[in-house]
Amino acid sequence: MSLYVMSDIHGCYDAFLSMLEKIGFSDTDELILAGDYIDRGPQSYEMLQWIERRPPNVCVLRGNHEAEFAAYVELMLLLNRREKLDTDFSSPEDTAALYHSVKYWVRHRITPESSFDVFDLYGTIESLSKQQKITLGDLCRWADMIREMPYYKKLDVGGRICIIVHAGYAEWNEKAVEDFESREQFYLYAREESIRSGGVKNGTVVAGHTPTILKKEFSYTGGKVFRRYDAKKDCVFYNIDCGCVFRDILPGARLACLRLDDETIFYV
Ligand SMILES: [Mn+2]
Repeated sequence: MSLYVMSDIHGCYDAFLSMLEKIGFSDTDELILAGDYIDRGPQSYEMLQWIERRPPNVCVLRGNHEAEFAAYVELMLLLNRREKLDTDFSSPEDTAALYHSVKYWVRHRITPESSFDVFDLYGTIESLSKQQKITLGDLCRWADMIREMPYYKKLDVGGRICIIVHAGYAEWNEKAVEDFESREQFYLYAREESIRSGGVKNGTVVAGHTPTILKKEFSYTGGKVFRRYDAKKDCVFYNIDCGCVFRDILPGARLACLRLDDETIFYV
């Protein structure tokens, strides 16, 4: 039995299936997915459905794209109530109409101030509504599923502590919070801070979030898994987001999978 980690699939469902095949993923293995299943790529719907029906040996963590999806659904529900729209939760037409009203209100900021930074930035909910005819009931079910996703998972791998998280993990201290509102924000959004102020003593942190194919980023490697060892903390930091969703536009971009048992890396 082996323990695998993948991250940042971003609607690349076919690549995800190819990877499961490549690693020969079976019932006796375990898989941890470190968030960002949706947005940017073409198959967010397939990913949501797969996650919903996932086998029990798969653990799904929350990414910032899932958190933003759930926040948008919450805003839809709030405005549905506020405007007394009486949306039928099982009607795709009603759901599309509500979506368009919310989009209009968001654009004109006729929403509560706390929701000013809530957008369906990649048009995922819009395209689910248009192409898959999903309903508000579907959206609520997925938002509930997202709210159940933990922010990180802590494991013991060969006697060392191992944290899997979407973006960064910090053992809490003031320096780590500096630029973040909360520790949850750090888990979801940290980039170079995940090395600078994050990490874990005598252990390993495995994260994604910052594609290693983007030249301007701290973890640029040309699309390979990024690994750095911090001797002071005795901490290994992995960034396994190799920019799968950019495969058609950036040579070298790919999906990575890390086998934790022996730190073997697979690519598709
Ligand atoms: Mn992310």
